[in-house]
Amino acid sequence: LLSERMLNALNEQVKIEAESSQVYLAVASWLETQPGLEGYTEFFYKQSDEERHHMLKFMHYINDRDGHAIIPALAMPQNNYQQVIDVFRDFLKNELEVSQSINNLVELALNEKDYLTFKFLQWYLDEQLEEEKMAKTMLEKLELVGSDRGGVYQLDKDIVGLRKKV
Ligand code: OFO
Repeated sequence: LLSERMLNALNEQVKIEAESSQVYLAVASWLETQPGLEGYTEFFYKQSDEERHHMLKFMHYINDRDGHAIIPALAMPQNNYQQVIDVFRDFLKNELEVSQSINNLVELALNEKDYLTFKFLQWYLDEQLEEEKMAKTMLEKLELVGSDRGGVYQLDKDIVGLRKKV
């Protein structure tokens, strides 16, 4: 059985993953309205799906451990951006925060001697490493091209292959 503290912390993470999914969905929708940014658009629709998958994985785990996964209310995400690089700054910032919350869960699981949850969380540690790497790589590339629109469009093509590489 999950302890009360562990259950609440895991349910808090359900909300964090749901919020990430929602935020990336809003990003994808904004990108889709901008001309010529199909690659970035596809990347964020996919990212939103992945976050929903992360959320579902937490929910099934909670329910399998005789807890009850609670579906939270979500705040309206940011729906407009000035430029593509701002999206990636927020993407990296959000993923770093998610990594911190996963780290906190790992710490709690160890403190509670809940080794099943500790084991379950290992998958998320690997996933966060990969997502932070993708976000950093794209941000660095966008910083290199700066305000050169040709560079931004070139990277739009590169981003589709990035998910497989990192
Ligand atoms: Fe990228 O956040 Fe989920 O785990």
